[in-house]
Amino acid sequence: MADVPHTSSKSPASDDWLSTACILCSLNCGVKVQLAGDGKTIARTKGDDAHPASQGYLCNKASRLNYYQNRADRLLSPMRRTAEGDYEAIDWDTAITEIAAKLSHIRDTHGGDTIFYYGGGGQGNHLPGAYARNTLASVGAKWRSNALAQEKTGEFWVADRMFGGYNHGDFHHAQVAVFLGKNPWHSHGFHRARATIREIAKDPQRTLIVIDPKRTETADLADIHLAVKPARDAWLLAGMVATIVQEGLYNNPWLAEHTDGLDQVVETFDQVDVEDCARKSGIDADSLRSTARIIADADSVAVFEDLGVQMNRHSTLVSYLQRLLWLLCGHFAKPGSHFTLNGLGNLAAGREDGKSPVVGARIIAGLVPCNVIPDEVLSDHPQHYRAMIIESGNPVHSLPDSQRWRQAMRALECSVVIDVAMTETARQADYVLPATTQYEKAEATFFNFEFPDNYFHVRRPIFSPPVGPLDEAEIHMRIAEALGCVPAGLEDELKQTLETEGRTAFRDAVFAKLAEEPTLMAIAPGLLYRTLGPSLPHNLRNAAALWAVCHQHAMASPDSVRAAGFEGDEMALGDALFDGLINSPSGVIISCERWPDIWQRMPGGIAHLALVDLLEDVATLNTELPEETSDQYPLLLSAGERRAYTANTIIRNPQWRKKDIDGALYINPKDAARLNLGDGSAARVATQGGSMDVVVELSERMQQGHISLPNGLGLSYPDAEGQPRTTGIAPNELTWNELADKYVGTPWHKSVPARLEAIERGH
Ligand SMILES: Nc1nc2c(c(=O)[nH]1)N[C@H]1C(S)=C(S)[C@@H](COP(=O)(O)OP(=O)(O)OC[C@H]3O[C@@H](n4cnc5c(=O)[nH]c(N)nc54)[C@H](O)[C@@H]3O)O[C@H]1N2
Ligand SMILES: Nc1nc2c(c(=O)[nH]1)N[C@H]1C(S)=C(S)[C@@H](COP(=O)(O)OP(=O)(O)OC[C@H]3O[C@@H](n4cnc5c(=O)[nH]c(N)nc54)[C@H](O)[C@@H]3O)O[C@H]1N2
Ligand code: SF4
Ligand SMILES: [Mo]
Repeated sequence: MADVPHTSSKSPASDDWLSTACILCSLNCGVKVQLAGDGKTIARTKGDDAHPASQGYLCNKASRLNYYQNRADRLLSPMRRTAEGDYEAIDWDTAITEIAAKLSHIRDTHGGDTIFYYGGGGQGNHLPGAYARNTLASVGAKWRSNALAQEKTGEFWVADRMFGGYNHGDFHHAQVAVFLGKNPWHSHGFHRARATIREIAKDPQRTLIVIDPKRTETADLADIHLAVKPARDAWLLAGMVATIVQEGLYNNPWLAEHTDGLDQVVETFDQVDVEDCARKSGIDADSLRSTARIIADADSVAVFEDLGVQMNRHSTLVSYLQRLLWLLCGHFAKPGSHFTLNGLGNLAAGREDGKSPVVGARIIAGLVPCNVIPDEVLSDHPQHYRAMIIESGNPVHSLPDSQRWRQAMRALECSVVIDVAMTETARQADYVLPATTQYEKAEATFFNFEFPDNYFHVRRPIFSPPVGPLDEAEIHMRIAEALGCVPAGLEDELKQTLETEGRTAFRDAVFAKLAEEPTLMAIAPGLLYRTLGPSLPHNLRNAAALWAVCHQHAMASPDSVRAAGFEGDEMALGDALFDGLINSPSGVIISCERWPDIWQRMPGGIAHLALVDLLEDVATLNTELPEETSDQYPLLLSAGERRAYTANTIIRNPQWRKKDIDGALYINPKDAARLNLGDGSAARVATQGGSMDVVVELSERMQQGHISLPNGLGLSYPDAEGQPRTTGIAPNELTWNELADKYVGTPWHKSVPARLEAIERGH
């Protein structure tokens, strides 16, 4: 491999440990690093004990972060696509001028709402999403989406209708922890996951329940593993809720005080045939009922649903059923149970918000369902998307039907990708703009789901960027300027106020300008980056947009911010919070609440049990005859499993994996024998969407009829000669748009009907 960076091969230049975070999953555990003498390489990594949530914990992946920072495929210059489909380097002025001209032409001819925005944040970089506002408002863009609209929108929608906001579980204190289509051993999803699962497993007073067709590493530790048939969770959960209803195990007085809709729920589940549910789910009725009773009897229960059910049949219904299971038993708003979120920004407000312009798909949380985006491009509808700006996302690789995505990208009149690498998506774009990495600018995560004390972590840059790449904030501000949307002299005026009169006067001046000219809100993030940004210590310029977010949060939740130790009147509180973030290299507690406060945050102070459309689905489950496979496609493929060394497409160099470099297809030995396949055999996997050649690995963990491929493989990376080489297979070459949830369009990647056959190696 070219330019392979090994963390271990260089010794640290000094004993200084710098604070930052791991960016390989949503948790962003606090990390301490030592740099090598070249100032460009991470030499040593350890957990940061001062991080409020991860408290020194790291998983196996964090020691490989240098593979993200140092890479042979780093983008160093803006690139423009040529007529031949190659890319040529161009300078920034040319790139910005041409992009602005194309976008303004599309805006003036067809309307700004034909310009679509995708991405804005991956697992640890959410600030581009804030700065993109500058470009979007400047061109009048309206529609957008990101990866949440292919996994979490069903859950957001259900949670919003039941609780008025997204919820999460207190797994660290739950007496009973349930993992539903979730393998936290590899995928985490809450802090210190492996340590926490081990603690629950060891404690005789606590119970670990795993619902997964596969005997995962988490299932190995479980007290109860319900190895549900793939894609049949709706029956299992409906049977469990029906057990609670039919045996009268629900918490009547508590429900009367805190919820409405119980009668409708009881009426529906009284009619559910539990034996039929058990049969269809592949779990015997006794285990199903006894597990439901454990949940009803427990002091506290926390449930984590994830992709195994969210990317599967009946996904939105399952998000509802699992909530009914614990809400009926009162496992909400008390320690060890569930809570609604209160953090900086409101990432997960699951409101339903109209329909997409071309195909009329339901929009949740402001996000167009990912599976319809190509349809919204490849159409002659007058409002079809004609331009796309994509940043911190790789949709050609990560969204259903890569083939159709390539087609959609090439059909656009203008496409711009902002990334650190020449990704599968960048290779279809008209312009590719190089961004600084997450270790070369200030960054922050908004996935902070802690309660009753919540935290925030602003990371300081640990490297100087190379010449070429720019922060997204700068890129978006330059586009806004080229579009003529930044009033002349405004930046200098505000900078002058800050320099001569200080932050309080600056704050008053900013608020006065915004009150005077509300359209300036559109460029506020970039304006802060240019004015407040340079005054911030520790090279935190890119964190400037958080200043506004801090003010919003302090105004919305002053009591909980004060309880966290920040002081000041209404206006000063936001500044105090911002300074707290800036001055805490390992993160800081930003709000402290009490469990009963949750009710105050909920509209009407109660939860709603009855969602009528979903109850109608429950009523038809017993008459539904599930049939996911066919003679042509007899297996169910879980397309995109999390493994020890996968991290979406954040690290592209295959050498970062210590094992399973090619990402094998796992299959039960009995299925393999029937198909004449042994360990390491080559095989062809075929679906309605396409076919790919894979290497097979036999695994007793897999149920018969169920096969799995890892997520995040099939990436091209330069080999030792600098030639692009693809390792493993990209799962979405095998998936397609229509295999998706009927309410919110989340794809059913975890149960793709498939066929497998042996092939000769090198075939
Ligand atoms: N190592 C690693 N960690 C990651 C990531 C990564 O790429 N690599 N990505 C991060 C991201 S973006 C996300 S969203 C999370 C996802 O985290 P998870 O949802 O935990 O990840 P998956 O492995 O995709 O799916 C979880 C489980 O669903 C099971 N499953 C498959 N079919 C079914 C079914 O029919 N029913 C049930 N009940 N289960 C089923 C699979 O066997 C698998 O064990 O992980 C995050 N963490
Ligand atoms: N078949 C199948 N498909 C799946 C899944 C599955 O289980 N099965 N999982 C899905 C899930 S849950 C998710 S979340 C998605 C993830 O898919 P995407 O949302 O596409 O996310 P990533 O692969 O993490 O891509 C992040 C991009 O950001 C770039 N990047 C990194 N740092 C920076 C930076 O500082 N600035 C900029 N501008 N760019 C940066 C990276 O190079 C990369 O191209 O994949 C989904 N796709
Ligand atoms: S759990 Fe692992 S991958 Fe996720 S942020 Fe922490 S160290 Fe990184
Ligand atoms: Mo995800």
